[in-house]
Amino acid sequence: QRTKLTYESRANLAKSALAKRLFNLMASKQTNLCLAADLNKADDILNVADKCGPYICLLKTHVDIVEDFSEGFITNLQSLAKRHNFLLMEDRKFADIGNTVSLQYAKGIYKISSWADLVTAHTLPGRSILQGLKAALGPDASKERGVFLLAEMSASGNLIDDKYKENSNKIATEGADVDFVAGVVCQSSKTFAFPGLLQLTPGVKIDESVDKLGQQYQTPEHVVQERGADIGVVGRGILQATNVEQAAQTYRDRLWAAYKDRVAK
Ligand code: 6AU
Repeated sequence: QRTKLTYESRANLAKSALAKRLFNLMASKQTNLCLAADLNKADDILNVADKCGPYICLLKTHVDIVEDFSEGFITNLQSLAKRHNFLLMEDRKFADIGNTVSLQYAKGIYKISSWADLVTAHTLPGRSILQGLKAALGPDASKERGVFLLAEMSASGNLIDDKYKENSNKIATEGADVDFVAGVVCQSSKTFAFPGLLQLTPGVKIDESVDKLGQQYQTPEHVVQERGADIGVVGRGILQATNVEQAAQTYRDRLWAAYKDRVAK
């Protein structure tokens, strides 16, 4: 069972170089926390990245909500990622035909493929989503990049059914492009079994169960032990805390303890 294995041992099973890197980073830094840095000002993102950097394995952005985006922002974010040893994920949720996602990934203002170690993508268009994203990269660059495929969502009333999950799982685990898939964004360990992929699970908050716009939350212990999350994504649980750094530490401690418990049992 995938959830019983340690991150170190799963690193050796990963087909994606990025998944391997992330598993090893999590094991050595002892963190399975991803910060969703959903803020609108570049300096605010850099500030939380610096404060929370020591506690996270991944910093997740929605770069299209940044009001004062610049190349300098990316350079600064990359140096924080290097200093604190975390990876960058742009949560772009690509969902178009191959040719369009290829352009969206590499071109425009954000040039996502030039800086984001990882991106998210919907499986809705089928396998061509992976081919399209890969096409934007040079021949060797796909080894330094990875994709998390969405197979489930945390929003109440979302339209994803069991058939869609099953087919998403196939895209993530079968075919020529699986070396590009680092993991799956989902809410349950039942969604996929392959231990070389990472389960990224958003909707984590300690003291609330919903927001006003359909988001559904679970505790760190619940997502790791009952739902099989390998990485817990926390946004507002940290960003809206009075002490952001302390909140990041608390979420890290609880998510990591839950993982240690899970593999020990
Ligand atoms: O902790 P929150 O609710 O403030 O933030 C959750 C973050 C947001 C969402 O865009 C993202 O997680 N998310 C995703 C991802 C990561 O792809 C999928 C999903 O089903 N639900 C969800 O909230 O940045």
